[in-house]
Amino acid sequence: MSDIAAVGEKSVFEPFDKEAFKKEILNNIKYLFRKTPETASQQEIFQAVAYASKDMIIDEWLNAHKEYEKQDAKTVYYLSMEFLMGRALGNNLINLCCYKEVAEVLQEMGLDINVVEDQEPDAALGNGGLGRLAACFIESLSTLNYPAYGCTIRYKYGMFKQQIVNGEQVEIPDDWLKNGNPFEIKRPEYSQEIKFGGYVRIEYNEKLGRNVYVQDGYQSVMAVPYDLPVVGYNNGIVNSLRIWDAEPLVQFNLDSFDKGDYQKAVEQENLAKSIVEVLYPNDNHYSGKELRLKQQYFFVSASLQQVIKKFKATHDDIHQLPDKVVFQLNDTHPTVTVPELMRILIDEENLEWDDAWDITSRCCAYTNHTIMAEALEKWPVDLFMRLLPRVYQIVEEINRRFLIQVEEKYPNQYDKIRNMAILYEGQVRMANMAIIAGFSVNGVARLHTQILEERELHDFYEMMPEKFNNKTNGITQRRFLLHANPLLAQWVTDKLGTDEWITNLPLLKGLAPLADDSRARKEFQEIKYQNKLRLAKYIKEHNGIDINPDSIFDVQVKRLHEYKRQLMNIMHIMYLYNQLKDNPDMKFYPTTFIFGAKAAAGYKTAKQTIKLINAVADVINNDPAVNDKMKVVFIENYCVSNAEIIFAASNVSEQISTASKEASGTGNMKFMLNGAITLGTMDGANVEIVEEVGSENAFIFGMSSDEVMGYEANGGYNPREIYEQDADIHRVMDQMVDGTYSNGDTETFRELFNSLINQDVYFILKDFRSYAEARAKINEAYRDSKAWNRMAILNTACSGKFSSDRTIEEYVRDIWHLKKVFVK
Ligand code: T68
Repeated sequence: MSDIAAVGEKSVFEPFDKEAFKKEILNNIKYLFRKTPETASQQEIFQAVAYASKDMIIDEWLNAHKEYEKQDAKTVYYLSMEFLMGRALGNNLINLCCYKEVAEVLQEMGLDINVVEDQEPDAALGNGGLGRLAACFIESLSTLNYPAYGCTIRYKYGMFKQQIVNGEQVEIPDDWLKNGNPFEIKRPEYSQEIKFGGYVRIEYNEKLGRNVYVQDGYQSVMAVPYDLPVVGYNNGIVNSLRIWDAEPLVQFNLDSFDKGDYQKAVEQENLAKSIVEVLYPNDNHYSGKELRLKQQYFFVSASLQQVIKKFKATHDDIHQLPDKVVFQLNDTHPTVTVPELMRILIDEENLEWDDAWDITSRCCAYTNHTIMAEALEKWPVDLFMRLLPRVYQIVEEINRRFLIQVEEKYPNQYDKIRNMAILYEGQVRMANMAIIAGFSVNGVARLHTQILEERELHDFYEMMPEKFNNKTNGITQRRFLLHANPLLAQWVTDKLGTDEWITNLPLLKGLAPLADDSRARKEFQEIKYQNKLRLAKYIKEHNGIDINPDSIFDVQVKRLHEYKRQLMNIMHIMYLYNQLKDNPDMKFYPTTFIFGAKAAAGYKTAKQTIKLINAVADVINNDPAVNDKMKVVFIENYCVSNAEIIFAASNVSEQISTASKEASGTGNMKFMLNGAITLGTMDGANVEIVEEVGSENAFIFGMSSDEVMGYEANGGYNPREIYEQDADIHRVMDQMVDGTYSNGDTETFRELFNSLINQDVYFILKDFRSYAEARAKINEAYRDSKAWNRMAILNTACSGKFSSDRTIEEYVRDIWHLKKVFVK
């Protein structure tokens, strides 16, 4: 089977002209680089192909926006500090329906499309799940014909690249723009001034006949947008991801020296540079840094100012704004949208408070992505006030008015105020502001939303139940099946007799009967095997480790966080290793344990866990006594582009978070789509995965979220008891501090040991036995290849619900109320 067969049936639009495309590539090589295909570097060839494909996009991009304007269509602005887009070239070609043809053109030129794609740096403007979700959403919005903008920051440095040196993570800056970005277009005409600091002056305005608020003594920067195309699948729709760069207002020139503006110019230059310098690399963690708040206000204010100007260019009455515009706040990070919109409406559009509030609250909706306490954004009032003096006044007024309502509804119930106030104990609580101001609050999986309603946000739910709703996350099958797994994609198309699943994922259900067809199972198994070879090759090239493609590929790839329990996984591997050493003849199906994870640079425990995984890998992989049975691989620099290779090759999907902690998870869905079996807890969207595929086709273990929250309410449990009573656990724990995995040093992993024995906040010891049992069952189940492949096919067949197309249709139906726009 050809690697490229599955993708790129002819477009319903213009037929693809191979000769013209080839000519354009050659021209690009010549005119951009003054080279020939023989002398051009791989990077230059990638650029030439990327520019040629951008030319195909431009007309559709223009057309779609012309049609939006003609229809005066309502538009969603998805405001997010993160869009983890990954590479663009392959997916743009797929969605333009010319991937296959371009691959052929390149082949004729002696080039391999995979190699060309590999030259593109990932656009890593995100940490993990939250950022990747935004990327899937914006792609689905285009594919489903909805007018949308993604708005974020053009970080100079995206998510750091990870190297493992002596078993430890080293962060390398991600200079993703160093060769330029062929897909972006600078739009200086839409630049906006953003003001920080200074003070607020009240001034009587004769014309208005009232006082107005004026910010003075501020520092400012110019926000300058670049647009990236987001191509819909085969529908002629191209939306924009608008990424804001910062530039100084005052340029260094001789004039400014003369005017004595030198100091100001330097300050502006520094401010502009610092704001967009780097993405904060924290996942599920609030850092409280002033620069982060600057980033938030910077891209929010720029986006809002632009939206209002655009609206006013074709509308007279600002009261109509909610009919044309909706802002979706991706977590609390862009919540300053609320007071900034109020500021614009009151100070610049001269509306009264009540009018402005009505408009603002009908324009804003909020998505919650976590209940982890350490992720909640609470800005110190003094910092907030200093940086955003006028915005802060508005926050105070929102808070004051809200507390009056609370007092009316719940007289003398101080706990309600304590829980729901925006301003409390010297902090600005962003989630409370988003909930109070917006018209919608959604969680990202059914269980998560339920926990929000019943526990974390219960007071809000009681007071305003109509705002709450669930939107279970999803992923785009265009990237995570069609592009990532061309062999399986082709098989699915062949078996279903149609490629309509590309835009209608529930059609995969039609594969279910094939689970009982022995030939289909063999084919499915063979495809998985080919994908395992592809991953084995990647690992050999990048890690220098040989792995056995006939072994079970048991995979945990995601950000490193204690609640995700990579530590439990590696401890179980230590336990298995002990067992295999003690009983060399033990029944055990060979397994390759694969990890991939970045740790936030300042997250000590996470970094130690990475070190432990690599230390255990080092010992096990160099022990010939077990090497035909097990290997452990830590894949360096887990990112969107290698994720695509990893999901396609996996047999077992490790989704083992402490129940109640993972809001949804989306990796779980990508594994399922690619036919991996879930080994997981009843957490996040795992619950719905099991509901779709049946509990007999997944391996579920561990405490329920109710049990976990029950223990938490009583101050936890006593892990030392387990340590004392369970000899296997005892041994594994001791091996962390007796030098077994640290060349005799007893302190290297001491903190991990201590955290487990003293508290074990994430119930690792408590769930260990149940995890071990589930893993033993999985190891046994893999022997029966008939039953295994049956399960695997059913997982793919039942993954239809988890398309981000479904999620987006739900957002549109319940929250955004957009209309589809079609282009000729
Ligand atoms: C993730 N959150 C959830 N946060 O953990 C995951 N946080 O369960 C869910 O599937 C996903 O969101 C999509 O809904 C994150 O990824 C962050 O990355 C983050 C970044 C900055 C600050 C706080």
